[in-house]
Amino acid sequence: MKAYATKDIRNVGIVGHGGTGKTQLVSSLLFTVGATQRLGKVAEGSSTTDWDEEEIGRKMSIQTGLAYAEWAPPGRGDKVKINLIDLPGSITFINETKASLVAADAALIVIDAHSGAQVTTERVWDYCTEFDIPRAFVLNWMDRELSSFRRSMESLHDVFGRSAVAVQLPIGEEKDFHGVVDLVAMKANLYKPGGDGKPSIEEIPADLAAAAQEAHEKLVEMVAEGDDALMEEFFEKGTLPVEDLVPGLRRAALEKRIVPVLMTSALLNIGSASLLSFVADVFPHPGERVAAGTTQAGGKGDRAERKVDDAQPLSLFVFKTLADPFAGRITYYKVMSGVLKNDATLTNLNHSAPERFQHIQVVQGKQLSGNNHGRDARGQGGHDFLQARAHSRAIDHICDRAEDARRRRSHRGGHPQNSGRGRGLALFPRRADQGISPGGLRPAAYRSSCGEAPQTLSRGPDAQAAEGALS
Ligand SMILES: Nc1nc2c(ncn2[C@@H]2O[C@H](COP(=O)(O)OP(=O)(O)OP(=O)(O)O)[C@@H](O)[C@H]2O)c(=O)[nH]1
Ligand SMILES: [Mg+2]
Repeated sequence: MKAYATKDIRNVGIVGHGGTGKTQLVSSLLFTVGATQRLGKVAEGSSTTDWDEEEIGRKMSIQTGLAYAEWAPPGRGDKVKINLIDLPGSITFINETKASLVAADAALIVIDAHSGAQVTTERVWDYCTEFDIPRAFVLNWMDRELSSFRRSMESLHDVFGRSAVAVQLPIGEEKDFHGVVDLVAMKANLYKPGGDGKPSIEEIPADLAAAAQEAHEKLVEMVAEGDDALMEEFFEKGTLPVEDLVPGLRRAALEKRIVPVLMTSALLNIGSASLLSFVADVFPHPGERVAAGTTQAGGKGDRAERKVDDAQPLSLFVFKTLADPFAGRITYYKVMSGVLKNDATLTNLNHSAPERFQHIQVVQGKQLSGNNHGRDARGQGGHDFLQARAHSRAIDHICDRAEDARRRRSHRGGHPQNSGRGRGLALFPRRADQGISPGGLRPAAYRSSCGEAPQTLSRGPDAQAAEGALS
């Protein structure tokens, strides 16, 4: 796989109440970009990110699912790599959601267009605020009976205030939902239900023209508000041209003055391309974060800070580890600065110990594939998400957030809920930094294209004990 420059990477957490369609949405996005040959479905156990046997059986996400979509929005030559972090919505697994959301630079908060904002919607909103990441709402299930754009917007306004602003309008309702009006470009994007997720771009239907104009003006007003130069232009011209509206929307979203609202039917693959282009055009790249930092080991409390930049020395942030009796420790991490080379020996700040990083691979659900940089000296940079098999303990943390995640994870180990009685928490019986062992419960095949035979993870003794506790 191509090494992407930092400006062409988006790290996006997919969060929301349970059952709002997050995992289905990720599968639709992957099918739309051609990463999968057919549209994976949660209901059929064929989604990309719910690949664990438990997840397939329960038809719900239990832990972090990683995938990536390579997408070039119209009018942009180069592709952008969108790393998708599919996170559980069930309150039982919400600690997992929070611990991995830390690695995202922006979030899509998925809403059921029939129910509006729900309990977990507020919870994940608070996490986004805590981690200071921009966000957008996705009204999903738009094809559902009694789904309503108007009621969903009212619900979002009631709970989150007026910053929720539609950047799209639905075309057709409930079973007839078949596209969106793009309120930035002022065009209709028409989709074929169950199709390839790519729209035909047409003029706005006459019956929607007035509503679209009104919603467009509202959007323009909200974008201009809080930006003096745009406000001046707005007063002068009475509107903003698209070339100013897009960067204006981007700035407003990054400053969290606006939370854009988009809409989809994940199951029918409607709205997918529009959503991907929005993420590429509006969401920030990792380099737009000011700095990454951590408190140095050794108890002195000195803070080490680094710019999120390729030219800086290498630093990584591990946001999840899996352990498997056969495949060894699998480490999900984010490159925060510098360029990582395969077989690099790094220093684990928390343990002041050297770590050898081997078998750097990219993650697509349960598929692990070698990146082009393989074992040669050419490294992978760009603040990307990758996984590696490290022989020793998981490398630790370089920024405050990681430090925070570590503390949260170690809490989990000692929490009474982890005694094995909880439905799913028994899946995480050990401290993360000792190697969480959901791998023990994962019989799924990790395929490696790094020159090794595909591997099947099998159940370890921990898994059997945990399963005993579950039943
Ligand atoms: N009709 C319809 N069904 C949908 C849509 N999106 C998801 N579903 C169905 O809703 C169910 C739940 O979808 P998931 O993608 O697992 O929901 P989730 O938000 O990932 O759920 P958790 O992982 O438990 O938080 C599945 O059966 C999907 O097929 C949609 O837009 N329309
Ligand atoms: Mg899910």
